[in-house]
Amino acid sequence: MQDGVVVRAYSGFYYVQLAGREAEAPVECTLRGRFRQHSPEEKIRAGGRGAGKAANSATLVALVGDRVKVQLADSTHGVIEAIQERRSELARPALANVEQVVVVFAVTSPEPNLALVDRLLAVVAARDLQIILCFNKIDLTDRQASKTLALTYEEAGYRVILTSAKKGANIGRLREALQGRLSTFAGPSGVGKSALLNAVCPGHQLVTGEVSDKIRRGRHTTRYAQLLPLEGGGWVADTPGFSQLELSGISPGELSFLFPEFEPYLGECRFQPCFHDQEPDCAVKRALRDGKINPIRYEHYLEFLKDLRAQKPW
Ligand SMILES: Nc1nc2c(ncn2[C@@H]2O[C@H](COP(=O)(O)OP(=O)(O)O)[C@@H](O)[C@H]2O)c(=O)[nH]1
Ligand SMILES: [Mg+2]
Ligand SMILES: [Zn+2]
Repeated sequence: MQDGVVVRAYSGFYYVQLAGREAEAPVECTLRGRFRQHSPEEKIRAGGRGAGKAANSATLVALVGDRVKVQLADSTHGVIEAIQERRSELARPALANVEQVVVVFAVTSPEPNLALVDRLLAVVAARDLQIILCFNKIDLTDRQASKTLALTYEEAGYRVILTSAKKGANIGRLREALQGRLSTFAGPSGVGKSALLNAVCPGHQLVTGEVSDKIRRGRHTTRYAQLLPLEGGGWVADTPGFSQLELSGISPGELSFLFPEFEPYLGECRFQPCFHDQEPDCAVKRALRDGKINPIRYEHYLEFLKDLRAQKPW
């Protein structure tokens, strides 16, 4: 048996990159019959055979990103015999084992919606994924404006990279941050996610621009993802983007833990739990008054809190 990673899935076939054979093309695989069964007793049997969490999930299929064991039939074909337990699972497009999300916005064109930036950062943190915040298109604005934006988020505790996919600025830093992990890009359309992916993985020229994304969606009704290998190890998922990441599944009490700059103060509020809005003797609000927390970030925190409280049940 060979270890590998599913890098593409297409109409019942799974393309597996075998470990130690990175220079070769992925092997075309089918799934061992038992994974495809949908009857309850088959589900139990598949789980009982130690196939792990994956075999118990509703669909019983392999996902792009899955770590699998393959029985080779010949040098280019095989059968997936086992799927390893998933570390994470994202939907639409389905992607297993993502460890890190590159949250991408443009410094301008389109102007970054900072409420959306903060929302996306919270959502990614809620899923316990590592975050890189990337502000792209720095070639379109003056240096100082980009630096100010980066500083706001660095002070809040994020790892920020200012890039220009067009001019190739800081692509090396981004590539370094992707090393050895399975990462995916998230952010609104038009900010340069595809352009950054092209810059990071040359030789995998992908289409950029809104039109091409639409064509892709039209051609493949089920939006798909594929993994691109990084030189020196690691994977980047090429997806049509996770614009669908919503606040769902986050409770109002959890929200303050998703703002890293609040963290030092959370234990010091008089009331526990404290939502850091109306309560007296709130350490977060004290830090805000002392200039240790960015007022815009705090404003966005309050907006989310309001949304989460309106969104029942949690
Ligand atoms: N000036 C400039 N334009 C960029 C940059 N990165 C991407 N673009 C352009 O922005 C548009 C959207 O890029 P794309 O990669 O398709 O964005 P996506 O929707 O996030 O995947 C395209 O016209 C790109 O050529 C950049 O760093 N600077
Ligand atoms: Mg794109
Ligand atoms: Zn408080």
